[in-house]
Amino acid sequence: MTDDHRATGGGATLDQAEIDRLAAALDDAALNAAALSRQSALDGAPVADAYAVQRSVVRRRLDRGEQLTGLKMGLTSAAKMAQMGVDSPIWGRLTDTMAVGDGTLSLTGRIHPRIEPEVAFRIGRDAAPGDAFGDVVDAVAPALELIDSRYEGFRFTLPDVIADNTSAARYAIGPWQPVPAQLTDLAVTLDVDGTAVQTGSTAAILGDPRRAFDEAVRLADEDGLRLRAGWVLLAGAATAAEPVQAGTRVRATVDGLGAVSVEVRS
Ligand code: 0L1
Ligand code: MG
Repeated sequence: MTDDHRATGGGATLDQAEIDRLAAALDDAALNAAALSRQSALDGAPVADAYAVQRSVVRRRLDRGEQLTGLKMGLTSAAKMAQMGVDSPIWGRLTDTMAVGDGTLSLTGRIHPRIEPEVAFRIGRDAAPGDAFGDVVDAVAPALELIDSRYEGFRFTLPDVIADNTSAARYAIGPWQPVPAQLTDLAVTLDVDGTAVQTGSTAAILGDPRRAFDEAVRLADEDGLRLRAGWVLLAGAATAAEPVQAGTRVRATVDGLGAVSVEVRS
């Protein structure tokens, strides 16, 4: 396996001690459900520094016994990219403790959670740059992603949010389906207790969610990481994220792919 946990990686400017200090602060914020002030050490930093902090944050989780289960893409809509002033998505890492297995989404340990409807891909074999989507992705599913920025007020710069593992917190995957002939413009609904609160289209995910696969392979490779057989790739959100409350049932429906729902508990 390519080394996912190098020191600073190409292009990073911060030293490893500083990277680890920033990572420890983010990890502590997540562990204690206590929002953190923005990290000024990342002001103006190249994204390589931010990804080095993300690597260190996730390294701490893996050292506690968590396992990588996949990757996620963030800022995949034109609206979110424009808001952050970027023209490329960002990516983060998923671990087993983030997966919602039994349909119950606990908010314990969360700071200010928001939920968004996504499309998930199942990775059928190890992927390398240049691999075609159809040769690697063997199933597709509707998905929900719970994001929970570790920063006060859900306010951050691009390096901040990359360092914070792109706000990743939890994810739920619906029933896997064969890959349909087209994924480009499927209607997406996010409903809470049966009332639609967000509607959109898979076209909002980089124009075509399959592009999220290409971007994930390309961007992760820059960081020395490859998508692995059996992993999940969250392709990105099809609508804005919604604040989520305990005692509700949240469902994401993707036309032609079905639905995934979770009972939200405190
Ligand atoms: O999954 C996402 O698109 C979130 C990316 C980070 C920005 C945010 O927290 O809204
Ligand atoms: Mg997302």
